[in-house]
Amino acid sequence: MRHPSTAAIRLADYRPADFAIDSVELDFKLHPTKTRVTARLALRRNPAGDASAPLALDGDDLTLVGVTLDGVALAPGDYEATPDRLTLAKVPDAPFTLDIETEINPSGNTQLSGLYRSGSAYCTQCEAEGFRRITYFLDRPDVLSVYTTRIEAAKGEAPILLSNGNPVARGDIAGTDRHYAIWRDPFRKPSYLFALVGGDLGVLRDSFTTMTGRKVDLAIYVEHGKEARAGYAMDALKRSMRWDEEKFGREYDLDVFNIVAVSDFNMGAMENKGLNIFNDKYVLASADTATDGDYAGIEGVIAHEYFHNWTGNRITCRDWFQLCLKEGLTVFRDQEFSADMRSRAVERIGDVRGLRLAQFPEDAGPLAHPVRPDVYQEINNFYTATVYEKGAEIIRMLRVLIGEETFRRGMDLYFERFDGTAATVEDFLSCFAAASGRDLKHFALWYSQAGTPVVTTAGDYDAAAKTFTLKFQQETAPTPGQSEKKPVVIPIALALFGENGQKLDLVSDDATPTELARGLIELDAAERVIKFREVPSRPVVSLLRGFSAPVRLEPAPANEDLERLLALDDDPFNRWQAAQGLALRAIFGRLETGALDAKGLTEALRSLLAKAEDDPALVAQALSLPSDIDLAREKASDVDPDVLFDARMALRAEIGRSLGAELEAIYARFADEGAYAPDAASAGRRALRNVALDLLAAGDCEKGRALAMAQFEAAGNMTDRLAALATLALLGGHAREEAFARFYAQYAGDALVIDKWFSLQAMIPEAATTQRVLSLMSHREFSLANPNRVRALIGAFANGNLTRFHALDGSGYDLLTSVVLQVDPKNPQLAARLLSTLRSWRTMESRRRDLIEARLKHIVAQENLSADLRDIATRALG
Ligand code: B3K
Ligand code: ZN
Repeated sequence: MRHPSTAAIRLADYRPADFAIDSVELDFKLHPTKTRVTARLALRRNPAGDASAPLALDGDDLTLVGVTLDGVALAPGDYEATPDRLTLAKVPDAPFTLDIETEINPSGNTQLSGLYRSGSAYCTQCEAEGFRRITYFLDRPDVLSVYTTRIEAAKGEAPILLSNGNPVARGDIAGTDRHYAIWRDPFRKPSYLFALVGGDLGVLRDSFTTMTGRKVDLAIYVEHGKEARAGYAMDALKRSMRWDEEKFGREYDLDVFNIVAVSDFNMGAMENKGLNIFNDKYVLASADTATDGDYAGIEGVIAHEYFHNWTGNRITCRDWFQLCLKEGLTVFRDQEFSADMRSRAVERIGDVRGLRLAQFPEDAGPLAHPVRPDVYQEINNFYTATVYEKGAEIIRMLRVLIGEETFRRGMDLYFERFDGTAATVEDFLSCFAAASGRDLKHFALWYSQAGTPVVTTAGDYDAAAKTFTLKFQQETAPTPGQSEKKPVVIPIALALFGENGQKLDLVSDDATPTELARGLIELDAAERVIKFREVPSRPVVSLLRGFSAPVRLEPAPANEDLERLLALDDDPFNRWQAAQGLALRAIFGRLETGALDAKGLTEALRSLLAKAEDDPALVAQALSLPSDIDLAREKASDVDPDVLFDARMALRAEIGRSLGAELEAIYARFADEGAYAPDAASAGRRALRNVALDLLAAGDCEKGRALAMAQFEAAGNMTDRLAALATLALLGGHAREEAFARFYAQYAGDALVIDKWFSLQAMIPEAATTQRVLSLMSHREFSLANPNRVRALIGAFANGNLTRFHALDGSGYDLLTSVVLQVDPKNPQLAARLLSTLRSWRTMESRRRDLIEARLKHIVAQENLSADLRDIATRALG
């Protein structure tokens, strides 16, 4: 394992590599514990590098077998080899060839980085720095090479042999039980995009004809017997390929595109050139085993990895500080794809919910960092919501600011100028500056300044003058390492609604004609005041429409304005936002006064329910109340999860009671219509019916239990079955235990489904749950070695069960600490990610804060922590 490095890596220290590697020829002899790897590197000095520098190649946990320079075996005195470095003090000035032989142990690789095994298959994960666990290399994203890969393995163990690029040759090795395959990837790429798979896998095949008429062979490799469950992923892949042609003019470039699903994977998936490797959770789906949410997740991740072929692979990152260059942009692209495939409004609401759940807390706590960080200890800890989701929001703001057509011209320019290179954020922005004629220097502050800006607005209506004055102020709180914050460029989409709900023309001398025509105000200073003229009556203001910038708006409009917005706004996002605002006000009002006033909200929801047919998915979103994590974030300090939970439950019950008749009618009207289809419209109907069930059960336990049990029995798909089980889980009692037992009996052995069973149990908001989670950790289908299992059980407990996780006896924290310390020696990335759950610990009330601080200090005091975990624990303590 890599030892905690002490040196921080800084963006300011970037230097080009001293050597270039034009081509790489790899030869793998696969063996469970003794895989031999030969790498033939065509090296030459990089004119941009230091001409006298030694050749120093990165390694991690490597055993060197031998090294040859231009065909001559080197003597031990000619080089220095350690597990993490191979240094040749003297090398020729002319181009030369280096052959390096290493031996690695895939079966012993529990970090799931480098070459490892998932089940009996061999697979790789090289981003960010896994390739150096395979062979010594300049393992950095700005070293681009053409790769040829030969893989040899026992035929019985690995009949399927895959690598990047196009297949070149395959055959048997005479006189043995072994065979080989050769792959060649003609596109220059960094080492982190290398991939290899060897195994005995089932396959689903299809093909795609590109916009210029080239036929591409598509294949998705899965566990034998699960081929049919890859059908939706294949469909999503073909739709992604077509969409990228139509929306961005991007055509696929190899003869084959392969996807392999594995059960042991640290992240969602990986975009290796021509050979994407996926967590099987994002490939496998059937009506009986996957929910609507799972289908949407598969569609999004398949698209995301495919879109990386252009944004990430053809144009890659100069260094890891530029990670958002590929990730933020690719998330933006996958969000747009999903919006086109599904409901744009519902997609946007889901994306913003996700941003607020994960990124806002990150940006407000000790782990806050800029979208482009300027320093890191361990790069794997920077695959964060900030880099991904806030990174996507920056691209979205850019498009809002310069308009769709100019944005597309900027993208075209980016592909034209930087194809085949390792680029920077500045390179990217220069294309949009050129396309739009705008100076984007100030806008670029979004990349370097951390923290969520707070925009405060105040409106003042002058009835005599018929003017409405709107004052905007922005402020960003200090974040670690950045005490002073500057104003950023914030696009604020807005509309004013008149007395009769009509949208008013925007007239003002304080905004540009373009701003007024587009209804888009640019706030680029600490303060801006706009006096609107010809406003006939006090208007209702719809601000930050479509969530036009990743900021917090304060204060929320008055309840009567929220009620009107919920009824009349033509921006569906802000209609949803109004419902959330009313719910938050009801919950926080109860915290202050002890009394629940939800009348305005319930009446507004009643009118929405009356029109539910128009857009069931949107109504379902409006009925989905803020979660405990939302409430904790809004509370921001002195958080007591028990109190928040009680208030939230009280509101659910109140809505369930006062809208009982309407909800029951919806429940009956939106009943299952037969064969399951995963499309967005059908999913929206199911979502509405299931949120109705949840609220009904909150209002009337007995009725809820009866409906949920009947639904659990009769459900023809996993979405409805799991929703019923979730409702029963909250209601408790014998019915719940029986349902859990039946669910297990039905799906035992189906790991992805059993993960749902683990999660729902971990989220039961009752005192006995902590013990239940501990017992489930000994369940035969649980394993600390598998990231999906750990996330399903421990992740769901820590993120989805705030009252139990934050129990005042510290038992929840002890559970997490113990798991983190058990996982760390085997899989540091997983351990570090689990511990990040505590990122908002300083917002807790003092007793819990003290308990968490003690656990964090206990972790930091351990010897032999991984660099990953030490980095998170240390930064969390701040
Ligand atoms: N690029 C990968 C993430 C790799 C994570 C390495 N620790 C997945 C993605 O964003 O598409
Ligand atoms: Zn990505």
